[in-house]
Formats: sequence, C-alpha cells, structure tokens
Amino acid sequence: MSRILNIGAAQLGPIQRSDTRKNVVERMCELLKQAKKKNCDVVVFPELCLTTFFPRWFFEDSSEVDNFFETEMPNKECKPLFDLGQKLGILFSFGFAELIKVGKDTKRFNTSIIVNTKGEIELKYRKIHLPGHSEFDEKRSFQHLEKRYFDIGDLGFPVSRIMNVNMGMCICNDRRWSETYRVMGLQDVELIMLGYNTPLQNPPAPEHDHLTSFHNHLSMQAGAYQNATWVVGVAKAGIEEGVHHLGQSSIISPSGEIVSMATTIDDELITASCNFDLCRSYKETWFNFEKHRQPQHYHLITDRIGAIPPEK
Ligand code: ING
Repeated sequence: MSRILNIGAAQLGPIQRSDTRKNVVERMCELLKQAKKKNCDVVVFPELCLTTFFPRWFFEDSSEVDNFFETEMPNKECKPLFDLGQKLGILFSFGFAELIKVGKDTKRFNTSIIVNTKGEIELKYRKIHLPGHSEFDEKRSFQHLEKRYFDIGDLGFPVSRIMNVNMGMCICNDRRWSETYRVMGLQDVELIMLGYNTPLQNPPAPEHDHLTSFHNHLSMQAGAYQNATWVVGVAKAGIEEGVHHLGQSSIISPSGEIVSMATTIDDELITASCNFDLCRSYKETWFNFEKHRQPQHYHLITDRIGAIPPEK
C-alpha cells in the first residue's frame, strides 16, 4: 500500500504593513478551506507569513521591530487558524517571527512550525542561514536586515515521523545551502516544507536579478533529487511595500521534477498527490548514502567556514 498524501502549497500574495494579523489569518483560513475542497492532508504556508517582510526596513531599536514578533504560539490572532486546521483535519506549517525570553535574555528567531490535526505544535524549526546584513546599508534601495533582527536558529534541522512520513523544515535562504538538505537527508527525510520571501532584486548583485526564479528552483530541485525527498517551497509573493517578491511556489518530487507550480503572485493554492514511496527508488540506488558516501573525505565541510584557496 503506497504512502500517499495530498499536499497543498498555500502561496500568499503581498502583506502590506497596514495589513493586520487578523486579516492575514483570514486569508490563510480561506486557503485552508480551498485545500479541504481539494482533499489536502497537509498545507504549507510561507516564511514570516503573519506580517509584511519587515527586515526590508532599518529600525534603530528593538522596541519598534518587536511589534512584528509573536511572544506566544498559538495566540489569539492565530487561534482561528489552529481551530480550523483541527476542524478540517489538515496538518499545516507556517512561518512567523518568534520572540522568547530566556532568563534575562531575549531571543528572536525566524521560525517555522508544523501544527498537527489536534492543533498541537508537532515540530519547530528556527532559521539557521540568515542572509543580508546587520547595519543600515545606504547603497541599497531596500534593506535585508535578517542578521540584525534574528538570532541564528538553535534547533538544528530536526526531522520527525509524522503521518507515517519523515518530515522536516527549512526557511528561505536555507534552501540555497546544500548542507540544509543533506543534514535532513541523513535523517532519511521524505518531505521538506519551506517558505520564502525572495525579492526579485538583490541590490549587491543586480547582474543576478534575471536569474532569481531559476536559482530558486535550481536550489530546491537539486536538494530534492540529491536527498531523494519531496520539497514544497511556498512564496510570500507580489509587491510588498514597493518591493517585488518572487512567486512560483512549487511542489517538487524526489526525481527533482516540479510537479505543480503557482502561476500568480497572489494568494494561490497549488496541490499534488505525493507518493512518498517514490523516495525509496532513489534512496536504494543513486543516493544509497550508506553504500556510497565517503565522509572520511568530507571533513572540510564541517572543519572550515570560508573557502581557503590553494597555495599554488
Ligand atoms: N530571502 C532571500 C532568499 O534567500 C535574498 C535572501 C535577499 C535573496 C535578497 C535575494 C535578494 O531567498 C530570505 N528571506 O532568505
């Protein structure tokens, strides 16, 4: 009996600074209802999907930026989403800015959670690869201050068996780093759920801008194929506060093929019937890690941070 789940990628269009969490959650609930009509078992929402992508702005002190963070989850604003997921029997993941107190310290994370059909948080991930910069950069037409506002994730890349499938998460820039997928691949992951907020322009390298879409899919398709896992990448898309964000949310099979893709830059649900036994033929042949990997030659990957060129 094949292990098949109907997966929904619930892309969100832009969230403006004036949009409230209440009306964003209403949009997310509408997508969950559409997912139910399509018999979805699982729905993936984008990164930081309760507010506008605030790292595009510089805030001198944390009192202003903390308004974009959640200090508890679930909370009053998100309760309708948790309740609806439970009512519809849909497991879902979504990203939000998480603020926690650790003794006298405050920690801020770019976080994603999986909520099960009992409304419980089944798995949590905190973004490890934080792109951008930490100080105001006057050369940029918009900022990307994730290194200023978030701490590096402290939970690793956990994989858990949920609904008889090995599930893991990552967030946005994580998808560009092969280590992200391989650490989960070494835990036999079969479904990686990720959200992204990706501006079409990267001010430090405008010569890359025409390849934003290609690099988005290249990264996720390679990660899926090289680790024999399904990958669901979901955008917060469209023009947010004047910044154009990539759409093209996709569901990608362990073969690396895109089996479903969004065609708008607005709220849009795409779905696919995902057979998780498809992973096996890759895990037992090309990517039988136990049989083919030679970690005794891979030390540089963990021993070294930056590249060191050869002496000659
Ligand atoms: N966004 C981007 C990403 O990796 C980025 C980082 C910033 C890309 C600017 C291009 C331009 O898709 C996040 N949130 O990691």
